Amino acid sequence: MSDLTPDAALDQHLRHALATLPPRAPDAVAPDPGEPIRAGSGLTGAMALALYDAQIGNRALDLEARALRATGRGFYTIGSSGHEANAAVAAALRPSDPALLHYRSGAFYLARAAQVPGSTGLHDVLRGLVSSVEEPIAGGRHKVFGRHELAVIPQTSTIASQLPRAVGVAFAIDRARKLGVGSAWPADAIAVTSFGDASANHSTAVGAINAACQVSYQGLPMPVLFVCEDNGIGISVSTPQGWIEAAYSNRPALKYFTADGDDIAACFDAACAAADYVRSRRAPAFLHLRVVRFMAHAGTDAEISYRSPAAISADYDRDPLLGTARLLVSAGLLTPAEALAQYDARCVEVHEIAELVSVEPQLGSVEAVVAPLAPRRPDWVAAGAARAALPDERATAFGGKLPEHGEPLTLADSINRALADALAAYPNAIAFGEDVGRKGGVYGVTRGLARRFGAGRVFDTLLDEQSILGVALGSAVSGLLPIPEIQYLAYLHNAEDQLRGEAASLQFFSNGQYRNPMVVRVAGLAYQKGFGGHFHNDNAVGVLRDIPGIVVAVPSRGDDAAAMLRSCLAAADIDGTVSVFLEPIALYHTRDLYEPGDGEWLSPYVAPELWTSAHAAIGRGRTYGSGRDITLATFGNGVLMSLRVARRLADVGVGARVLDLRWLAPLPVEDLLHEAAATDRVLVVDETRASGGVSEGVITALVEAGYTGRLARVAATDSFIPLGDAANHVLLSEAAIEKAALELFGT
Ligand SMILES: Cc1ncc(C[n+]2csc(CCOP(=O)(O)OP(=O)(O)O)c2C)c(N)n1
Ligand SMILES: [Mg+2]
Repeated sequence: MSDLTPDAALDQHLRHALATLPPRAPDAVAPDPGEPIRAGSGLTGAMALALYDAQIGNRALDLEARALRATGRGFYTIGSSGHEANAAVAAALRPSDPALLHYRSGAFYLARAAQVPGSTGLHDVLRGLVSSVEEPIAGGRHKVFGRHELAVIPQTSTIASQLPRAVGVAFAIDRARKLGVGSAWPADAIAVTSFGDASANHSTAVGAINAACQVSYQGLPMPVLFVCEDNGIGISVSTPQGWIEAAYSNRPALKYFTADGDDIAACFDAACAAADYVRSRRAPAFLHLRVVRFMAHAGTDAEISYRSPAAISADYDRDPLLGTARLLVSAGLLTPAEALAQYDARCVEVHEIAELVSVEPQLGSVEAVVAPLAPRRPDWVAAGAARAALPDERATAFGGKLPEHGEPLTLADSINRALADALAAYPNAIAFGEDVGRKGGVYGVTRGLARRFGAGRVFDTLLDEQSILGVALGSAVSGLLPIPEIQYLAYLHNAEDQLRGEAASLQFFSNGQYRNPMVVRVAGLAYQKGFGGHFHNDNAVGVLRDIPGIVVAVPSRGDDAAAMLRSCLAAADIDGTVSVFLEPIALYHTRDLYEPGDGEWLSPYVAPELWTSAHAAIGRGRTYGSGRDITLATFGNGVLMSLRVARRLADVGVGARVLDLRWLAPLPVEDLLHEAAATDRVLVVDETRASGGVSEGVITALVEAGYTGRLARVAATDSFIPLGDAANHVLLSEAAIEKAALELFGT
């Protein structure tokens, strides 16, 4: 092994190997670039030349990435060298087929860019490396393959996290057509997603591929092409020999294709066969490309510490650029000197572009960084929240029984009616999750909706929260308005990255060019009587409150729930907002507030004519009472407890008002400060945990705003919730609230 750097060694080997390729016999017949480059292949000479162009472009970019890093101007050195067979996948697809790419799919990106006139693939990637604001997808926020005009949706660095969305995109292509609503993709498009061999073992990938197969197994359309770029290793850990083939060649409802990455004609043929299969059958396929990884995992990775020099240099012979050049030379379409000259010229060109883009500005301020994170146009949302279906459509949706003419409703029933109104008002809305369809939800919240709106719009999913959110992510980026349901808050956690890493970050990492509007309904919080244990009474929301940009809604009563749901849907529609609509399970069927039978927690359903005045703006609370002595700032179950405590405080001459925060993100700071100033005493009543709970944010907001009155909080114990009555030891009680409130009047 020489003492050259990995990039120099690779470059040197390729140059020498190109220059010394066996030349074609001088008397051979002049080639026709329109003919197959090899008998039996669909790849023409002209196409092979174009793919070689993408492949050398990719290699030149990877070498330049190292040079930019070495001079402190570049910030990313994970390359695609050795994987350049993926250019053939782009060639087998249409540039309008939505693509969610592996971080080593650089040649795919260049090949796709070459299909779209006016594209600047080399510039795009270089701008990503130097985090230029001119970079076309993330605008300097990330180095990622993506461009709206190329239907390449940007990805995060979380390996395989794009697969659930890819499945959702595939689902949405055909579902949008079936529903007759607009879609971001042509009706016969297919989704493609690529990933590495180690990533193929990740539960996210395994779950997404399983979901695609399970959907297809039922005979439903699932046009997704999974492309595994198998270089045999994940950073330093070898994938067992033959594992990818063993794991994926025999799956039900998954057609398997494979090719060697240094044979571009074979890769193209396999990719075409796979793409044709997916497109014509609307069914999933798995394309296994056997590739090599050059220059280690990244610039910082000393491959020599875990691979032998012999193994590293043996891979050089499988260089895909060499394979393509060999084919082109043997077909008479290039001489060895021309193959080398093209590579050389591309390296020079890339370096020249790098010099230009490396002086472009990077993001220059907090405002510039966060601008696309979560745009908010509250006035438009207020107008949108009044959107209702036409009266006759509503009448049909409600089977002639309009809810505003019926009895006052519980929280669960109000949400049910508001969902029906949403499905009627937004033809692109879909509602789904475990038990959402036929059963109508574990708590009956979606009861009757599948029957009224059809299984195309309200449906059961398989039991995998990651896939449920994946369907939402993919549907949303395709133009649908998904309302997924997560059955219990505790079960959001095993799918959380789909919300945190994918949903919340898409507008940020695409500079607002892609959005995934959605309202994720989650049944949660504690106090379920007779049905217990931690997992059905999870009272932790810290994990939601710190996700930048998302809205977290917690309605405590029916009329608020309906209004807040309308706001979340309008924000999704107008601003692309991602909302979590956290429904307190224990309040679903609560009817009474003070006494059994008082019916004080039921609310009439508000008719559409009054939705403007009933608007619940995101980040605005609701105040009960006008007591001047103390504010009980709370939400969820805490609202009822606080109202009851307020009544008892009145009995002892203390005037309390109760502020239902309603929105845990963004918090209604303005309302909070107003009530605090009016009472000069604030007790934060927080049913979530003392650590990481809501009260931390509420108290911080008060302190930062300069509030100087009395202040205290009560919160649940930092514990998981035990079964049965033992739960009451750790949950917040009315007695604790009352005691803490009275203590604020002591000296
Ligand atoms: C969920 C997650 N865990 C760990 C990592 C760190 N990581 C980045 S790449 C990688 C290896 C991926 O290997 P493979 O899927 O084979 O892709 P390759 O780099 O070989 O193309 C790991 C562990 C990550 N990005 N995401
Ligand atoms: Mg790998």
